[in-house]
Amino acid sequence: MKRKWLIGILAVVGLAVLAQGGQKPQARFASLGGEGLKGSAVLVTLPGGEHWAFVQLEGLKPGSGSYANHIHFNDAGDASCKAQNGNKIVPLTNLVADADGKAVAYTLIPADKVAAYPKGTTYFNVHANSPQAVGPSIACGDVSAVGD
Ligand SMILES: [Cu+2]
Repeated sequence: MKRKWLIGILAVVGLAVLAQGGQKPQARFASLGGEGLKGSAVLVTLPGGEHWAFVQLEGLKPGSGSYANHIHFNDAGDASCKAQNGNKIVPLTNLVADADGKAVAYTLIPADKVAAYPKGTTYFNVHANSPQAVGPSIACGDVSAVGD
């Protein structure tokens, strides 16, 4: 029993130290949806300001190649899938459809590539790969707003 208390106290102290060390690590989530497509995305912001973005999608045509995908945002901070109004992007690693039509990609975005995560709402967008390399949105997921 004493040991549990000790572990609890150490955990609280650890969190306090972490909180004083700067930005707290944060994770944000998005559900991706599109015609015949579903997936999810996770964006983790580390204390140093770098981001990890993980994107998973299924329902693609098997072996249909690679798909551009980005985090979209805008200066107004009101970017959304519905409006498709995120005119600025953070490029992510392409998603490549496997033999089952599934794709997974992860991207490390160095802090100096994203000075600060954009304020307001953002979204993950996966683009069609034909006829042009970066076509219209085929799957999208809104990310929860920063600072809420
Ligand atoms: Cu895009």
